[in-house]
Amino acid sequence: MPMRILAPMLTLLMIGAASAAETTTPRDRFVGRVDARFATADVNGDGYLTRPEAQEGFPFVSRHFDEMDVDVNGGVTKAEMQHFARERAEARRAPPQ
Ligand SMILES: [Ca+2]
Ligand SMILES: [Ca+2]
Repeated sequence: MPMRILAPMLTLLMIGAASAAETTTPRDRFVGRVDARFATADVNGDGYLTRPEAQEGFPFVSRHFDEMDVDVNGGVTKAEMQHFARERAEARRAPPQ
């Protein structure tokens, strides 16, 4: 087999092996980082980020606090964050006409 065909094939094989060994997707890693960040920022561990907790440990939540806190109870849960992230992703996919 000519080398110019073999070399790309070997590269593909190596990429295949590397991604097979990698069990987490980029999305998993992103979710993991957000989880870790949330846990660190949630100083009292009650599952809510209050405004001061967000300001201190999770600036992104702090910036969007009022949008995320849909039930307006003064704390942002991970579910509220996920809801916010989903809405933003959907808005990007289908921009308003
Ligand atoms: Ca808290
Ligand atoms: Ca809330």
